[in-house]
Amino acid sequence: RILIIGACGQIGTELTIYLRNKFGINKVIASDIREGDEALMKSGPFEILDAMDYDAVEEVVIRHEITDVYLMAAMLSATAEKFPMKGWNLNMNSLFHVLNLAKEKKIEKIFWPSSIAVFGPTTPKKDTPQRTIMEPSTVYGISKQTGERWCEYYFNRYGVDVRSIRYPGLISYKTLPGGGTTDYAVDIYHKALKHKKYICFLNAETTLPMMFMDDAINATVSIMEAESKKVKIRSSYNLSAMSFDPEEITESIQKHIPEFKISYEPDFRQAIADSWPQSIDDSEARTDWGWESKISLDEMTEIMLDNLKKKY
Ligand code: VAH
Repeated sequence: RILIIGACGQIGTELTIYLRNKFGINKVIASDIREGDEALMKSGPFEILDAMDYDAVEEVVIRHEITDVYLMAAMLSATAEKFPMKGWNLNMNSLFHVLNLAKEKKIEKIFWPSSIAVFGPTTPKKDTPQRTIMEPSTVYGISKQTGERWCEYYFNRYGVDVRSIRYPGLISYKTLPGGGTTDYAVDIYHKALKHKKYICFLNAETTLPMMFMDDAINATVSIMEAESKKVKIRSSYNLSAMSFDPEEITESIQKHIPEFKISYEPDFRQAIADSWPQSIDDSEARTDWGWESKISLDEMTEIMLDNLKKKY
C-alpha cells in the first residue's frame, strides 16, 4: 500500500487523486497534519498525521501495511524565510523519519521531492546542469540540498530505495497558491478571471523554470515505477518543461482575456527568484527513465482558465 504524507498540499492533493485512480482507493492512504477539502476527505482512507512525529508515522505505516511512501510535506521557500527553524525542522525531520523506516525495512520505497531551489546565485542560470555549483541562499533550498545528500547517503550506505526529482515551479488549479515564490504563476490565473488584473510580486523579467502539474505527477509516478537500476542518480534529478517570465504568461492569458492587465510590485520574493536558475538541463532524467514533458505554456493557460472560470 501507498502512504502520502502531506496529501493536502499542492502536489499531494493531485498525487492522491492520480494514485487512487491508478491503484484503487483503498491502496492509497492519504495523510496530513490537518484535514483536507471535502473531495479529498471523501475520496478514501485518511489519517491525521504529524510528519515530524516518528512514532505516529511508524504506527500508520505498520497499521496500513505501507510499502511505498511519498513524502510531500514541506514548508516552501517564501514561508520558510519567515520561519527558518520551523521550515528546517519540518523539511528535515520528516525526511529522516521516512529514511529510517526504510533503513529498518519497515517500508520498501520512498519518493521525496527536491526543487530547483537547491541552486543558488552562483549556479549557471541557463540550462543548469545536473551537477554544478550549488550554494542555495534560502532556508528551503538549503533543506532540499541537505535532503538530497542524505537520500544519496542512505541509498549508498543502507540500500534505501529513495527516488527524488528537483521540481521547477508547479502550476495547478486544484489547490490555491501556497507559500511558494513561483506561486505568482498560479495566482495570476485566479486574479485574471476575478479582477482582469494582477499585481505581480516579481518583476517582468523574472524568468523561472515552470511545469504544469500533470507533467509533474507523470514524472513522479514514472520515477517511482522505474526499475531500480535505471535510477542512477540517488540525490535528485533535474526536471524541466518550460521557462517563462510574468510578461510571457500575461501574453498567454491575454489570448483568452484580452483586457487582462498586469502590474509589478516586487517584494522579498524577488531576491529568492533571482537566486534560482532560468532554465534547467534535464537530459539525465530523459536518458535514465524516459522522462519527457508534454504541456506547453499556452496549453497550460487553456487548462487553467477552463477549470477555474466556473469558480469566478
Ligand atoms: C517554491 N513552488 O516556490 C516552490 C518550488 C521551485 C519552487 O520549490 O518554493
